[in-house]
Parts: sequence; structure tokens; C-alpha cells
Amino acid sequence: MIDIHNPPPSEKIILAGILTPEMNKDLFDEDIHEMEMLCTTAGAEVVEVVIQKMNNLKASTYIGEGKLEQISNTMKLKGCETLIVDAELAPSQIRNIEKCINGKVIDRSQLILDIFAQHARTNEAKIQVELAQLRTLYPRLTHAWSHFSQQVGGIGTRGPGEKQLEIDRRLVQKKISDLKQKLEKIELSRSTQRKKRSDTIKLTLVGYTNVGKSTILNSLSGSKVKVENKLFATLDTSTRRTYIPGTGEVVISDTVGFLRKLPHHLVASFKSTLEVALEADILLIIMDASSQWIDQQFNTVYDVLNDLGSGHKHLLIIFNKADCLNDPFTAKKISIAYPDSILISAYNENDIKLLKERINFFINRRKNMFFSLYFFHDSIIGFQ
Ligand SMILES: Nc1nc2c(ncn2[C@@H]2O[C@H](COP(=O)(O)OP(=O)(O)OP(=O)(O)O)[C@@H](O)[C@H]2O)c(=O)[nH]1
Ligand SMILES: [Mg+2]
Repeated sequence: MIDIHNPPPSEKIILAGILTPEMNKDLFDEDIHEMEMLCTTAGAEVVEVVIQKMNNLKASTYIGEGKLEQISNTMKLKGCETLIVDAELAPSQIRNIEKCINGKVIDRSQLILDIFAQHARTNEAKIQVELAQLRTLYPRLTHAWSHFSQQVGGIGTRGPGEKQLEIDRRLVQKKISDLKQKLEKIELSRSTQRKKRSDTIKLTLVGYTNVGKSTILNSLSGSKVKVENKLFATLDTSTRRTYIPGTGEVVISDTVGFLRKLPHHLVASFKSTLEVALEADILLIIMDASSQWIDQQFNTVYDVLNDLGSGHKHLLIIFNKADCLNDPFTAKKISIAYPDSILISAYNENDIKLLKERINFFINRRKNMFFSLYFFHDSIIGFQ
């Protein structure tokens, strides 16, 4: 349990990334920038960022040995005990790097899982995070087991070490299936609640993390969902009712934010939460207008929605943080690239009024489209 009144001193870390010729330099820079934000969100202080350009990744240690020696020296000099690597590392790579630097190694998935574990508040979020952690742990146990049996292998060598790992594996499997059952129960009671609201129009806010989804939910509905300048502040679906002039009462849900290269175990565990997006009549995709990586972030959101099977939904794109734009060209560029979008600041009352008008217009246009399709369909039937 984290004591918020006496937070632990921040852990000093070194962040490392490898740039190979086939990688896109812009995306790589975005990854590193995101990793720095993730480290800060996790409570770490990034003492140095080390980038190594390599033609090929090193299979055993991912990073070149010379670079690891340099990292190890810097860690000693600056009093760091942890190296965070911007990659998905195999368990053997983690072990090998740890040996070289004589310190702790964390990869991108572990870092994100750690943040999720810190931010989980509700029972459901805690179960989802634990499930993702166990799913990540499971192959590491399997690996340790196969590594052990390969080395020792053969008749007469099946000692307690192997048995212990088998027991651990079985315990993890049992725990995973228990947690899945608990989640299914929670999901069942949520879907019963959702059925009760089935005739009300449902809007869901989706988007990259830290773009202002919860702030917009608060501004639209007058609620006080937690807002923080941190990645993954929201892990649970908060649903609020609000009134849209011209439309009437609607239900709006907030969701967990997306990130490029989210660990797939995490996406799998949070699937039920994200499935709210599937049930929405309209998806409000929130974007950060001040981000340098608008297109990449939009593509990530769109890909996750497609994976969930809701990419075809009615989408209204909302560019938030208009107050952070320093030049008029960005607004112009956005309006050309995303012609049906709206640019607002969640903190500007007038913008929120305009947003409600746009939502009303969007809902009515959708209704009209539905009716014209219905009559078109009817007239074809009548013609036959
Ligand atoms: N300047 C400015 N800041 C904003 C605006 N909207 C939100 N923010 C800030 O952006 C940060 C993130 O806001 P949230 O509402 O927590 O973002 P989120 O998308 O819900 O983030 P996660 O739940 O972490 O995915 C907070 O510091 C907000 O105060 C805006 O229109 N302008
Ligand atoms: Mg949020």
C-alpha cells in the first residue's frame, strides 16, 4: 500500500533504448518521450537517457555489451539501481543484463504494469491488474522451468527444483482461472445494469492516455472524476448522466486510456472495461491538439477500436487542449486533416456548450441517416 502522505523517495533510474536502421526515427523519439513520462508517472527520476544505434539487436542482452558497461559505470556514479529498457525483453535477456550491470532491469511491460498496479482503486481494476501480472509471470516461470530442465535434464535429475516450478506453474494457473471467474461475475452484474439503461443514448469517451477524457466527462456532466497530469489516471469505467439540449438525457462513460505498444496481457485483462466502447451509440474520440504526434495517436486509438470490433461505430473526433496551441497553423492543419472534428478546451465553458451542440447535431444526423435508410429499404421492399 502506498502512503500518499509520506511518498517513498523517487527511485533513480537510467532509461535505455536501441535504434536500428529499420525503425522509424519519429516513432522511436515518441516512444522514448512516452517512456520518460511513464517513468515519472511510476515515481522514478530519470537520471540519464541512453540511446544506442545498432544494426542488429543483440539476442542475449538486447543492448551491446560495451554500452552495458558504460551504463553500469554511470549507475554507480549517479547512485542508480535500476535500468529501464524501452523494449519487451525475454526473461533470459533480463537475467543477462542484470548480471552485466549488477542492478535491477525493468522492461516496458513491467513498467506499465507497475503503474496500473499503483493506480488500481476498485476491486475490478485490482483483479484486472493482478490477472495481467500473472499472465506476464506465467511464461517467465515456464521459461525458468525449461531452462532448468535443459541444463540438468535426463533420468535421475528430476529434483525438487523442477517440482517446485511445476507447483508454482499450477498455482499461477489456478489463480488465473479464479481471477477470470471473479471478473466474469463483475461483468455479469455490470451488463445487467447496462440493460436497464438500454433505451438511453450512450456516448463513450475513448482516446490516448492523458488527453483529457476525464476532464471532458466532468465538464459535460458536472461530476468530479479524478483528473491528473499522469498517464493512466483512469483505470475504471465511470458512467454519468447528462443533459444535451435538443437530445435529452444521455449516458456518458469514461474509459482507460490507450498507448502505443500496450502489453497485450493488459489489453486482454482490461477487455471487459473497454467493451463499454462496443456498446456505445456514439464514440467520442478525444485527441490532444497540442501533441506532436497526433496522427500516430489517432492510428493507435483507431487500431485498438478495430481490434475490439468497434472501429465502424459512429465516431465524433474532439481535439482538446485548444488553449495549449501557440500558433494558428496547427488548428488549420487539424481542420484540414480531420474535417468533421471539433477543437475545444475542456476548461472553456463556451467550448463545452459548442461541444453539446455538436453532439446534438451528430445524434440527430445519425437518427436521420437511420430513418432515410429505413424508408429507402421499405420503398425497395414495396417496389418488389
Ligand atoms: N491546458 C489544458 N489542460 C487540460 C485540458 N483538458 C485536460 N487537461 C489536463 O490534462 C491532464 C490529463 O487530463 P485527464 O482528464 O486526467 O486525461 P485522461 O485522458 O482522462 O487521462 P488518463 O485517464 O490518464 O488516460 C490533466 O492535467 C488535465 O488538467 C484542456 O483543455 N487544457
Ligand atoms: Mg482519465
